[in-house]
Amino acid sequence: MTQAPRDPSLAQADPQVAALIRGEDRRQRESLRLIASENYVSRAVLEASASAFTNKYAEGYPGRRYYEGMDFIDPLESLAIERAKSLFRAEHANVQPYSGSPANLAVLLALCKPGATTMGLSLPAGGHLTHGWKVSATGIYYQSVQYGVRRDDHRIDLDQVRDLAKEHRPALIWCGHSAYPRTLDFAAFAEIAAEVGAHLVADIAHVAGLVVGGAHPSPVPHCAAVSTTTHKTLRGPRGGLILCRKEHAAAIDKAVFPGLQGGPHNHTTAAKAVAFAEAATPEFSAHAHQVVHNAKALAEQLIARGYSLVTGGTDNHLLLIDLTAQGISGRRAAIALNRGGIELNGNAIPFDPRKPFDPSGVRLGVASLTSRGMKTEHMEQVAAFIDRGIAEAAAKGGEPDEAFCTALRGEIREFLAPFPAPGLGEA
Ligand code: DSN
Repeated sequence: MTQAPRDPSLAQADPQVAALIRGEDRRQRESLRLIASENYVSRAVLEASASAFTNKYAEGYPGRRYYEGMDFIDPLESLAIERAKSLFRAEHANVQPYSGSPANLAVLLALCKPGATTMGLSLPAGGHLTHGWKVSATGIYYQSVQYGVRRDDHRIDLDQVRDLAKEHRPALIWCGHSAYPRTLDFAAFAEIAAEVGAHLVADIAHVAGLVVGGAHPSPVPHCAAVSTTTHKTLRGPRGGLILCRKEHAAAIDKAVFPGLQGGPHNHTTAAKAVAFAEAATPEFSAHAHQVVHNAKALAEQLIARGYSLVTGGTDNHLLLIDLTAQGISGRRAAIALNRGGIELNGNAIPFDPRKPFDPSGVRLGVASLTSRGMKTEHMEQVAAFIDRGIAEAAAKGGEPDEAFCTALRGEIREFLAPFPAPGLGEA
């Protein structure tokens, strides 16, 4: 009788989970991935994420831990910190935040007293939940004042930011977004923050990869602290990062641990270190600029097909389409497109008359497609796929025919075949 292996592979030990992973790999290879906050990490990043570092506790910081056995963890975390500091030209880096939301909570814990007044871009105007939106801890435990965008051009209204700052005297002002397609004027925000004695904090989760690649201005010289996720345009593992001025280093570190988190996820730290090294290369810088070129090309193609884009275009990796004229809601469009192999998400547009769960717009980004090697000339076909999907969905009351979806998925699979997905390789 053959004995079962003592430490079987995943496929042997848990065929059910193994099959789900294979399915997800395939889905990611074969669909047009346009969710603006997603990307493909390299095989090196994936390998580091799956390392034995996952087995280890390491509460504390390099040289000051509550556990033994730090022979490799301390050098690893120090390496990740040094790489992050050098990449972003920051005075201090904390690489332990589990993701963007905990990073933002840690920043608040470090820089504000409980209940302090903060200001951030409102969610419907393109801001993030953790910038003080009312259902978030950042809006429940802090007095949050929200600024918006102008009604006419949907751009951030810095006059309103200044007026609100003078009226409410916030301790902290957030700049950053999860659905705003334009460059942020960090220097102007810094001026306003200085006028009212507030800390300026930039959350660059969406554009971090563009920032380090030189395709978007850096907030680091202007801000007390900068938070980011590491998995969007930065193309690292799912995780968070806080950069700050030296004067705030001790407070930030104390807020992350023991203020908010326990042991750092060392396997993620390893993958962050790998991603930071990748992002420091000339190839990554070229990639970051290509992301912006591709987004602008896709914007032009969509406008040429009659779509209305919030702010009329983009300066970064993302686009927001207002689907009011197409007669379909963002949610229905996103669900229908997903059936045809196109992944994006329904998203509120500024001053949206519809509810957040079923908004008027869709948000899309081109980081993933650019990571697969697409260039501006490929955006015409991408726009054509989106347009066909939306037209069919709108014509069929949000329920495109199954035959249409199957055909579209097949065409997309063929279109994507020459562009191998990093980390996943060929089918
Ligand atoms: N959920 C992320 C996004 O899609 O932008 C932000 O946290």
